[in-house]
Amino acid sequence: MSLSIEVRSTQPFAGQKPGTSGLRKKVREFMQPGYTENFVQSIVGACPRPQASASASAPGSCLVVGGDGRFLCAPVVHTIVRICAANGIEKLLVGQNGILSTPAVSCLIRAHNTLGGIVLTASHNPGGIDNDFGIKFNCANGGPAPDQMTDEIYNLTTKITQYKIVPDLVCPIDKVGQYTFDIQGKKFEVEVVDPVEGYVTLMKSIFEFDRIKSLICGSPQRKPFNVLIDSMNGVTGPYVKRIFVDELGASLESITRTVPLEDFGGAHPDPNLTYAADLVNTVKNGDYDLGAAFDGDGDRNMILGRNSFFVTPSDSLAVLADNLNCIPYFKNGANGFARSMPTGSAVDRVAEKLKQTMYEVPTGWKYFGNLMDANKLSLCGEESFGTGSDHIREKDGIWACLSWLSIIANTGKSVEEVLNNHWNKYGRNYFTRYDYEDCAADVCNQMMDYVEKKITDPSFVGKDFTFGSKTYRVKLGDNFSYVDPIDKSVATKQGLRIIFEDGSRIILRLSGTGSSGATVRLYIDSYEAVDVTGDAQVMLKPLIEVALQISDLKKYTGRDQPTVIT
Ligand code: VG1
Ligand code: CO
Repeated sequence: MSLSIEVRSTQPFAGQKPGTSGLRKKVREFMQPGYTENFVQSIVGACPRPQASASASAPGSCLVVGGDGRFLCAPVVHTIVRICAANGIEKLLVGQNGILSTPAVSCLIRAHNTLGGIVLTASHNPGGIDNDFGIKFNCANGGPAPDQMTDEIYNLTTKITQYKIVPDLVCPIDKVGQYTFDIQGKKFEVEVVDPVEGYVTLMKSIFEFDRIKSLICGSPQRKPFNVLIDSMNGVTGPYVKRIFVDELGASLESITRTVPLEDFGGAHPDPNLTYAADLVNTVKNGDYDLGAAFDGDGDRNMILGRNSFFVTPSDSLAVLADNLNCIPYFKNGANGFARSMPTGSAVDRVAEKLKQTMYEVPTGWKYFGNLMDANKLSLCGEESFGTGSDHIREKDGIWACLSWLSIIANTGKSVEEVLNNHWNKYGRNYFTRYDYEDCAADVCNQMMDYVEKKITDPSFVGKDFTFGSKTYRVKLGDNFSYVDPIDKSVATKQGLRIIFEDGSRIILRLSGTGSSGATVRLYIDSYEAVDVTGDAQVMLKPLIEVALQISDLKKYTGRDQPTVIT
């Protein structure tokens, strides 16, 4: 039976502007008639097509589609299938039941050489009808669309007058298989794939599973290494079950919250000390050697040692950089390291020692992709619980956990010992981030203008700020801008930076991923060569006070305390 294409009139919705990671809004906004259709039509319109895919070997126009299983994922997968069918896309690879972790989407795009993929997630933000949803486009390299493309998508959303759809197309996305449809005489294909398979194959090519297995299960030389892995009811559940239990021999008691739920069971699936407090408490009070949690879409990770010893993401990146030899994927060494600008600069010291080029990019994983594609970058991370490598073009939570297990299996040291050794070798960058969520947007913008003016005034350089016995002298104040070393594109206004003579840094920026109001992020990074075992909040107190003083944050936001401290 031939299915027909319908052309429907529509009109632009205000504010369909993709942020740091695609379009993120409240679920109900996506439920407005035409809203999701408009955005998907605009993605398809901005998506670069191959000139001709006549030859059988040409990649054709194939896209990967999947999401983290949150409320609205499944119906939106159907909408995407119908709109793609109507717009001449030849094939879709869809995760069974619409499930694919963000790293798995990146992996599939690369493995199947597709034009890109559409990821349905609001990442670490809560799900359910009253919470968040999101749509993100990833390009042929597997990474989030660069600014030029998200600008183009946005541009189309402001002008859209119609979208095309095949309303009668029904694809059984709950069953793995190959489905072919006739769309007004043209063939359209949907392949529903097991969400886990391709990703597991990739992980097996990167790590020595046998070695990690004997760590977890124990050996005559060593007692079993107890892990507790928390999927926070997000998408990683099926991946964790397969990898940690079926492949690596962990017990079912070693994994928790592994069923993806539409509302994450009410959890806020953000793996940090506040929102993953259950894991923190269980690991603290139990016999566990390592705890790990992942966010809703599986790209973020938090690593804890015995007694819930906390590894900051900035330290985690530095430790991985210093121990890449424990991971077979890096047997030929690395091609450079990178971190986002606000990320603590611990990794910079490792790069210097190992003579690796170090890149500093704006917040958001999209900025790492070009460097990786040009073979200039192997390992990178963000302070926001993101770590990854050039095995894909997204950060990767499970990969980060397997990397830590590889280091432990190879060195025989505990998480805490690995960290202590690292600090003794390099000194320590104390790091903390204060988030002030859901503030009024206009006052936050006023505050950013005020601070920018203040810190970019030439008289600011050389100023002293004192709190208690500590005095910091300003070396530089600016609004960070970045020139991509590969395509020379420029990203301006990426966050206010104050750098002091001793290398300490204060960074202030507004979040680009929130779905309501504004979130202020304040990042503090300070280096100590010798005093490496202090409490970060105590050690950083003087610099935090200086930051609050310079920014007048309390006055502008009316907040005495941050919502989240990491
Ligand atoms: C936040 C983080 C950033 C991360 C982004 C997406 O952005 O700070 O480091 O890349 O989320 O993470 P913002 O603009 O809110 O600070 V996720 O796990 O959405 O893909
Ligand atoms: Co995420």
